[in-house]
Amino acid sequence: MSDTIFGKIASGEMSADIVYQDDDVVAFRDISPQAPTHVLVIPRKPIPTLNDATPADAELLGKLLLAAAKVAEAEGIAEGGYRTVINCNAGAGQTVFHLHLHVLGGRPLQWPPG
Ligand code: DGP
Repeated sequence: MSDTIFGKIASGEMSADIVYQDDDVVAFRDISPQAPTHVLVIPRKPIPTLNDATPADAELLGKLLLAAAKVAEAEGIAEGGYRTVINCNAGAGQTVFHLHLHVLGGRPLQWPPG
């Protein structure tokens, strides 16, 4: 089990507004949404950052992306457009050190993000 908030959400020790889960991943609404839809998709396995993923995690990383697309479809933002983001380490704004993928949509999203 992981010590982070997200590890606790994955294990059910902490509550969250879960929108999708299976054996490998959990998706739940961000507590501080930056868009009308803002869902975080995490692996149940506690990988701290993307830098810590290994070739053994390749299938799991694919499952994260597929779950993100599934969430986007369920949220009704798949066709209009959405963004997936993985912040890696403090310089990119990572604050919770359990790998997570943000799914953002429901409003126009600027590019570059700034
Ligand atoms: P990042 O900055 O990439 O590490 O994103 C962490 C996100 O996690 C941030 O958008 C806020 C969200 N967050 C932090 N604590 C909690 C929590 O306890 N519950 C939920 N649902 N989201 C959280």
